[in-house]
Amino acid sequence: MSMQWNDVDGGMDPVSSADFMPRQQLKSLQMQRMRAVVRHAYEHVSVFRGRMDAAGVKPDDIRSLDDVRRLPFTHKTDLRDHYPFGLFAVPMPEIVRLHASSGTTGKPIVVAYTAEDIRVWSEVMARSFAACGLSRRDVVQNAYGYGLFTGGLGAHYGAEAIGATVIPISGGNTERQLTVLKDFGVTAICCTPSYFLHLWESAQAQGLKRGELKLKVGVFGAEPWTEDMRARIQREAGIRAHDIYGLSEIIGPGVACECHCQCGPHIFEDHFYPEIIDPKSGEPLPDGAEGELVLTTLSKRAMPMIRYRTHDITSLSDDTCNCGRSLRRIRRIARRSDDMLIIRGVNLYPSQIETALLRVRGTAPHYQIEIGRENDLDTLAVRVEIDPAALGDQLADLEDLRDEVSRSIEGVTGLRAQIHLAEPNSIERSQGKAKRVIDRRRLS
Ligand code: DLL
Repeated sequence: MSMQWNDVDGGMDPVSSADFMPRQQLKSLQMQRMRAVVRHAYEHVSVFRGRMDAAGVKPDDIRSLDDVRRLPFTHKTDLRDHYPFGLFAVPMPEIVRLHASSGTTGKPIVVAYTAEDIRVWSEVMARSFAACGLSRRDVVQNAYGYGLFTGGLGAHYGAEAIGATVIPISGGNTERQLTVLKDFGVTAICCTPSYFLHLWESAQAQGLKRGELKLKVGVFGAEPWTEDMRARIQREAGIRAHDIYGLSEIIGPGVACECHCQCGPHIFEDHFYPEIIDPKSGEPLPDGAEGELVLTTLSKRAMPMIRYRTHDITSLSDDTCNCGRSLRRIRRIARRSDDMLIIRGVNLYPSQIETALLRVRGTAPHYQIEIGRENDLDTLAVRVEIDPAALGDQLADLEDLRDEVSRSIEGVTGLRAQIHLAEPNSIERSQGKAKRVIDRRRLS
């Protein structure tokens, strides 16, 4: 789907008709692309062919979108098992770019793009930025990491495609980030929400005032963050914070992005076919039900993905959005099916700790969860930085704060945690995805 350009107050803003396509038309486009991608994968990737043959399903059997459920799932382990190039569906000369994602264990996974895949990626990123209200009049500081990580180059091409001025600063070097933010008249920033928080605190420590900046929009993703975190960022930095979602295996950033209504990222369904399944049984779930997001790429050539299990837990919503986009939305992804910790038999997701902490005045949202084992029992400790500005200087205040944090965590999670109040800036900052959990049970 090509981009069209709308003349808006003298500038040209990109609008894609696919964002507003009637559902019926969208479904027939999906069907047409689904058939093509399934055939392409079957004919060119032995793993897909083998799986489909074993399941007794051929490309011609996919006659309706419901038939997609007959196709076998693809897992992250498939990418690891066929490292580095085993899932590529085109010959190497057609591949113009490789990216890789480190993951948590062992070898990285490698993903590939043809020139047309890069065009599609730029298009969905351009549509993401347009949905956030950005245009050629914006100056975009791109602080996602450039390199093998998809964040940097993905956002870069999309911001260029809308005609914005891009500053390819990459992650890290906070001092320089702040200089650029101020001196280059930056209006939009792209980075992980945790890194933005760090930048903002550093800006305040330097006495930088909101009025000195032109910043109005943040395009934040690559890690889970909560609605409370958004509220805090928007309140303190006076910007609109948008949620952008994506994963390397599917394309990188730009699988889904929020519009100005900020009510969950719209999935670019003309390129990515979403399903929600029960993570245990693999059975499909209806719109509105919470489960694991499964994605099929509808136009990827170099490395198509058929029913890829993302492990990201969300739900799909087809409620009409005020922006008029017909694309369905996913609910903010706060957790993954594989980041659930079991502490003394109780299920715990790291995002629950964030929710609990943000409810307490006097703490900063920089935290780490430490899990250990003593005498065969799990231990849970939460290290959280204090926010001196919100506290008095009495020792008793710290005791009260510790109790309040403990109660808040118990209220949200049902677990008692040992609370360590830490000095401001003492928890290591990440330039990219924050490391929230240290599980010493797995280390030993
Ligand atoms: O993180 C791609 C990306 C870059 C997305 C920049 C957004 C912005 P991976 O490194 O492969 O790719 O990690 C993908 O990160 O399966 C989710 O678990 C998590 N994730 C990504 N975006 C969000 C988000 C990039 N907005 C994995 N909210 C995904 C929650 C997110 N989790």
